[in-house]
Amino acid sequence: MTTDERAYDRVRRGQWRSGIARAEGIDRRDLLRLLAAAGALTAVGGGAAHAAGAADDPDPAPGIVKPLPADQFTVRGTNAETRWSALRGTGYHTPAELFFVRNHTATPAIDADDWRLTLWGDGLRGDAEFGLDDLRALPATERSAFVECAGNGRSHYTTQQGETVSGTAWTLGAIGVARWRGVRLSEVLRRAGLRRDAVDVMPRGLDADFVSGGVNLGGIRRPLPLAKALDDVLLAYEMNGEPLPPDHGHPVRVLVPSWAGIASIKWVGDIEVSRQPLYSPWNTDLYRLFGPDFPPEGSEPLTRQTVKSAFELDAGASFAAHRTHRLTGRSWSGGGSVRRVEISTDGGAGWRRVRLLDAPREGGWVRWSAEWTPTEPGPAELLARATDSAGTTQPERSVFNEQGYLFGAVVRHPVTVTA
Ligand SMILES: Nc1nc2c(c(=O)[nH]1)N[C@H]1C(S)=C(S)[C@@H](COP(=O)(O)O)O[C@H]1N2
Ligand SMILES: [Mo]
Repeated sequence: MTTDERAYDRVRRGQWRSGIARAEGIDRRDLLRLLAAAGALTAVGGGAAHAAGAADDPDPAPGIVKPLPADQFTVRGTNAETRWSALRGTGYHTPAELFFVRNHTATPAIDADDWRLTLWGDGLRGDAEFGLDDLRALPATERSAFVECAGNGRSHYTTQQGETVSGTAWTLGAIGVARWRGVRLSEVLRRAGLRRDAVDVMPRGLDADFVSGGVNLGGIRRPLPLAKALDDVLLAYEMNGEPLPPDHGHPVRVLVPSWAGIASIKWVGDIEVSRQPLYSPWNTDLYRLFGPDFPPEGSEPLTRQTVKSAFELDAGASFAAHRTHRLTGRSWSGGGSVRRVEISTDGGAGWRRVRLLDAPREGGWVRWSAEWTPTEPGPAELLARATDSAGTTQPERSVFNEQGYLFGAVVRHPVTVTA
């Protein structure tokens, strides 16, 4: 069995070129066109908006059910970004009401009593079906994990590096950490009759088809190598001790720890298990790196997220000079647990280590705090940089890619010091 997406993808790509692998619903020409159309993603509204948001929302996102108060969220098209200032004091786990929402189209209304999960494909001995009660009757597992969009931080390619990228212009709020409870995907696959020669597993959401640049890409779906599916992937039915809320995948979502958020398919309705490598637009033209530093067909499909840090502050926050302020923030990595965080309060000239408030945890984040007594009134920049257990430290620049994925450079956070 092949265990990592990088090595595996060469096999998959070769098979795809020679017509062995399947790319259901997309032909070669469409794949090429999709690449060109990727630039249109931000402009695409997608699916039908239904009654969403509270009546008093100043700017509700079409298709999101929960309220999106302006002091907690920034609405970006069909998506809602969590404001970092709203996370200050919220504890380790992000409350569901504050958790960012990334919807390709719109949150569907699904009745948990009618919901069924179908497992199918030639990687199984036969089809299998599970209802929510069936999943709840299986051994449950709980774990803390972040879900982070691969495009989190994307706007900094432009604001810090002067580069033009396509996609939702997130700052750093397309991440949240929750306590997820569910059943291991491995358990469900085993009960469904997994064949020894299965290689790929492709969950698909029950939300509307995604239409991009005039091309219907079908249901949101993305293959996972079987090795990852059998490792730490959950079919989650609870978030922070409550049934999953509508916007986060009710009644069941896939949870793929440490990987790009797109792997964690919400509102999962079926899972194909295959003896051949599988393709979807979400592992071919989307969620790979394209650009001068990458091969023409793009990098291997994205898996683990980068190292990042954020202050629990709005951009432009102000601080009184000659007073001592407590700066707080969080750092995280898809490549291991965060071991060290340093901050700079003088635009990057001097650095000091800050106190970590949580034990390092793989797939989660650490909170940190530091004191700061500014002296000079005027504009200032706060910087934070983390190092993870793999030894990776946030760099000064991120490598450009056209769709602006995996920003990981140190972010320069502008503030004002008042007299
Ligand atoms: N069915 C479905 N699953 C999906 C998506 C979607 O639009 N539809 N968006 C994906 C993306 S790109 C991300 S970043 C995460 C966001 O999860 P959240 O909305 O619960 O924060 O869900 C993923 N799963
Ligand atoms: Mo995402």
